[in-house]
Amino acid sequence: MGGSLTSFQSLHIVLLGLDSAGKTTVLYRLKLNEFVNTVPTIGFNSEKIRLSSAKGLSVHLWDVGGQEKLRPLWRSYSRGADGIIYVVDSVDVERLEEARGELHKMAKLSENQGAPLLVIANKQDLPRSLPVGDVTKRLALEELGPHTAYHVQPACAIIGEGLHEGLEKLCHMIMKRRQSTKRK
Ligand SMILES: Nc1nc2c(ncn2[C@@H]2O[C@H](COP(=O)(O)OP(=O)(O)OP(=O)(O)O)[C@@H](O)[C@H]2O)c(=O)[nH]1
Ligand SMILES: [Mg+2]
Repeated sequence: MGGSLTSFQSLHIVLLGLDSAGKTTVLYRLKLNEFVNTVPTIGFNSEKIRLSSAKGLSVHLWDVGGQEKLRPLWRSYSRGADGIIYVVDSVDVERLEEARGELHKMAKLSENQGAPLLVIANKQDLPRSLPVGDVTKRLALEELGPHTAYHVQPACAIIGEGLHEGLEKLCHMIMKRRQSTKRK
């Protein structure tokens, strides 16, 4: 596959994050453009989505369960992914440290090194949600190193706010990375 994303390419993007962060809500909001009442994911969900902004480009999203016993599965779903979406619950401050640990563990895997990262600071509709700046600090994103491009997007998955914007930023980072690896 070439470095340009002009025609009929499909990007492999994985949705990860702790249980109840809102991954499945994000997935179906993007796919169906409506709110879907979810149950905890045991295993995974997968949907293909066409991007309206970039002709011929579609993304294949893999949403994997976030419960502790399911997290060992993250590795096989993220292997070879073009990009990673990491969803965090911006209200669940007590578990942000756990979220940071899981994120860094996954980003350090050799097969994921350098895969662009979109962090969705979800549930911004709730009154005590942490602002994106605080989420960025608590996840220690700058420690991921210079080879991992990332963007932190404030969002509310139940109404869909911020999701398309975030996904577009992620696709843009993926394109840039492909172009630079092609040059090398
Ligand atoms: N207030 C609010 N609630 C949300 C938002 N996004 C998701 N939720 C709720 O959070 C709960 C968990 O959402 P899920 O999408 O099932 O979470 P998940 O990350 O897929 O969880 P697992 O499948 O267990 O890993 C549900 O009750 C959602 O309706 C949001 O932006 N705001
Ligand atoms: Mg789920």
